[in-house]
Amino acid sequence: MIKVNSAHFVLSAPSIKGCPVGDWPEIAFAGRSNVGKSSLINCLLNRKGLVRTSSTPGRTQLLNYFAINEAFYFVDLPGYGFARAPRAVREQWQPMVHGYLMGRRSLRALVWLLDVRRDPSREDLEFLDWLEEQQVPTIPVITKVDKVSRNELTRRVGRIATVTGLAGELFTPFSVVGRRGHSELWELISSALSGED
Ligand SMILES: Nc1nc2c(ncn2[C@@H]2O[C@H](COP(=O)(O)OP(=O)(O)OP(=O)(O)O)[C@@H](O)[C@H]2O)c(=O)[nH]1
Ligand SMILES: [Mg+2]
Repeated sequence: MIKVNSAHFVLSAPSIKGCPVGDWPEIAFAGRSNVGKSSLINCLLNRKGLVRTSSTPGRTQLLNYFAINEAFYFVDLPGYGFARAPRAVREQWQPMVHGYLMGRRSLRALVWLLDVRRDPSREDLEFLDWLEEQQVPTIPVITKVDKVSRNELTRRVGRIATVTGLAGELFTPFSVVGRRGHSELWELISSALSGED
């Protein structure tokens, strides 16, 4: 289990060219806009306002780097699927994120987030297909599970598993409320960082 001794914002990069140099391993976080990426990162780091969260989706449009323990990075990726985002912003998402995920050698895993209350969208499924095709090591997480009852959660995980074609056990249920899934997710992140399967 990793203890977070320090966590700070490093930089925001518009593309892989602006990413930090050096050889720290990194974990990226992606999912549709408003799925809870920034909240999840803050929760993992026990830092309330480190990563900006918003009720206005589509705000994060850069690759946002956070240094943890002066040893590795978390990268908050821009969300996709925000229909009301300007066209230019939507069109730049794919080259930015695909370019980053394909080209970033220090990337150890991508944490992929789905909202418990929503069926995976066409964009979610296209992204998952692409991740599988590119063999990006992916850690699937279901967010905001405090929003549903325990029975509903079982049903929703089953539904999401069916739609994505992934086994239900692969998903880590997560919530900032009560920090549910916190240690399970850190476990998966730690092994990705240390290069275990
Ligand atoms: N109830 C509940 N609400 C959550 C949880 N996680 C995030 N939220 C809320 O969901 C909204 C979006 O959260 P963000 O963390 O900003 O989502 P994001 O994926 O970073 O959004 P973008 O950066 O805009 O793509 C905010 O209003 C959060 O307070 C959770 O576990 N439970
Ligand atoms: Mg965000």
